[in-house]
Amino acid sequence: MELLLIAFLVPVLVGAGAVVALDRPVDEPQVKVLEPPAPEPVTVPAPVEAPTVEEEAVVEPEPELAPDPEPEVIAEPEVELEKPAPAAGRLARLRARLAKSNNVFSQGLLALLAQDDIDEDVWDEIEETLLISDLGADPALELVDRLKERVTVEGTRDPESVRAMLREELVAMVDPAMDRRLSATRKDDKPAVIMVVGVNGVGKTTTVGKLARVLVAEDREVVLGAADTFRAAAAEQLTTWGERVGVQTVRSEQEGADPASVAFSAVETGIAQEADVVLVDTAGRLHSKANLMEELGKVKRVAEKQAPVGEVLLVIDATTGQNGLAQAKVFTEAVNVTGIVLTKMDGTAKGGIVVAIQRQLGVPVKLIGLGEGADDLAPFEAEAFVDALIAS
Ligand SMILES: Nc1nc2c(ncn2[C@@H]2O[C@H](COP(=O)(O)OP(=O)(O)O)[C@@H](O)[C@H]2O)c(=O)[nH]1
Ligand SMILES: [Mg+2]
Repeated sequence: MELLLIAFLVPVLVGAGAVVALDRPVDEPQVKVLEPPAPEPVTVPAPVEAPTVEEEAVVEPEPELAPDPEPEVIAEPEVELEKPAPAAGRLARLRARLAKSNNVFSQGLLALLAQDDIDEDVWDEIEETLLISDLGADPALELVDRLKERVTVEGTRDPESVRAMLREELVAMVDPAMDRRLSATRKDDKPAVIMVVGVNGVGKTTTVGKLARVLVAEDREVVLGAADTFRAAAAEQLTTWGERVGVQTVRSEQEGADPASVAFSAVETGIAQEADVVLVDTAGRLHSKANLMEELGKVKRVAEKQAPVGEVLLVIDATTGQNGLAQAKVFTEAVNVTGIVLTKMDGTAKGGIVVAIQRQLGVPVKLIGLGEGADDLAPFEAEAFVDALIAS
């Protein structure tokens, strides 16, 4: 967000250099703010004040829904393209990042389980630790029961066997049998369509950008649809992601344009170009919840006039824990969610949220975000994930 703001504030700041200088105390470093590489070409006039991700929808006035403008296709740029890292084995590579933030399991829990004499007080502590990890009340209790049983039956308490036991039980809870494959291949001569939804600020646009890179790394043809028309900066942000890897973005120049019509055009473009995948980014805020849900349903329906939407990914910010989960639930009522993307796992010690989400939503976590970097998105794998959780 910060980078984005800088990128699109740069022209403004440069243009108003003198004013900026006068406004600041003399010793405040200004150059630093202006340091990032040359600004991306801005095709949409920047709004006077970009809303921050924290702001709530309700304060925004309802935009006039003018007759659908023809969404514009941005041509592929003649710049040197980045080569995204392949996705295979990413979770293992990014494991340190996850392990560092998940010491609830790796330290607290293992130490408790490795004690010589585990009495009821210790079991209570184990349960509390599991609750802190965001596992959710029922799964925490279940896990404690399973562990109790095994400790009684097996009797061994050396750190290695305790670790192995915990690993087995956690893997079972994360459920390796769930189908976590993304539908991202052409079907019936049409591209796969993936729609990305979720609350404002959770990382939807970033995820679409990162996912486009994963697909490009696999030599797939991708088209992006900027159906977050709530503010121009959102389309700009997506276009920038696309440009870096030579992927086209279909967008509307008009703020507040009908997102469904952008989605429609994006899929239409994908079909015309015989693309493999069309990724549709959406807005996470609107004037009201009901309004947003209605709109998302419409985006999906209208896109499906061109090709079936085979995948709806719900993005959830892991750092918001059970709260975020409650908010996200609403989306499952508006659209048929087929997979979860859990972002910002690099910033939480609450890995249990994976289990809680899958249990409560009945949908598998398919991808996890492990940082703000362009390739910090990994396909979710139950065993690699648990290994990272309990790594020493
Ligand atoms: N640390 C971290 N930050 C992330 C991750 N994914 C997204 N973000 C950041 O979250 C902020 C909001 O992202 P954005 O994609 O604009 O959210 P959107 O409103 O849902 O589209 C940005 O600053 C992103 O860089 C992640 O996996 N880890
Ligand atoms: Mg966005």
